[in-house]
Amino acid sequence: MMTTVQLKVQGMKCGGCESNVREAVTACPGVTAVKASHKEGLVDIEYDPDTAVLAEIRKAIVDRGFTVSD
Ligand SMILES: [Cu+2]
Repeated sequence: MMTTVQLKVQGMKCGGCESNVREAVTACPGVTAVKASHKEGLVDIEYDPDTAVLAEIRKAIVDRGFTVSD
């Protein structure tokens, strides 16, 4: 069963940033879908909670230079 989470991500300014975030999150094990909006500053993630670790997903975004506020 999949879980969804919505993260507030600061620092995305264009479609390139969205792609950057999408790429980082998609590379995390257990992630099945990612939607990023730089206009809203939101990233919607669908993942398998048995496989994915939310802290690692957040870290993947931060490692690309963005700020995850929640
Ligand atoms: Cu950008």
